[in-house]
Amino acid sequence: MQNNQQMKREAPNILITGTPGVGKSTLCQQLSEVTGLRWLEISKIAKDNNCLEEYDEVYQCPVLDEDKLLDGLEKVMCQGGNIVDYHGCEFFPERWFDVIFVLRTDNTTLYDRLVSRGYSGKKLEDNIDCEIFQTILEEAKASYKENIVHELNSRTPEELQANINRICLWLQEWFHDNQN
Ligand code: DAT
Repeated sequence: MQNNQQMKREAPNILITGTPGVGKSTLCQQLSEVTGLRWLEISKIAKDNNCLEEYDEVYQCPVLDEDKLLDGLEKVMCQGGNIVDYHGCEFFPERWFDVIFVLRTDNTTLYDRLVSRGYSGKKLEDNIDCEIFQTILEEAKASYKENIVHELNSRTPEELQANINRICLWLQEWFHDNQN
């Protein structure tokens, strides 16, 4: 497997992950506008490219055809300059990413956001549990080098702005460190 150094991407690939409702799309959209990096909304890409298999009635969501999705994304990910937005991270190739940001909220905030999105019953409970048990953060730490995994609170508009600033700073450093 190639490491990130060998791949010499012209711009880095950033993964923004976390439980549904933590604010990934909101952050990615703004970050993409500010930086010009490409926002890859994995759920939407999977839907548009027929990478969804049967619907899981228990979890009330479609099952992802991961191999098909990853094959389709390989070329654009090798180019670099992507902000990948998804509520999971373990199935992506580790070599794809230069940095991982895991967004977090408190349970009350997440509950309110998911209820206003129309979630209820088991789907609502499972997502709240996912945040309580830090499932995505643990998944990220288990799947990538811990020193590239960062946790960011995403509860308020002020924190959203602070997160954008922090990621922009990280980007500046990456370009500085990776000049030819
Ligand atoms: P996700 O893409 O993780 O599912 P989202 O970006 O759609 O989440 O955000 C869910 C809702 O929360 C949406 O109504 C916007 C709001 N939101 C997101 N980040 C926020 C923040 N930092 N402060 C306040 N509201 C936020």
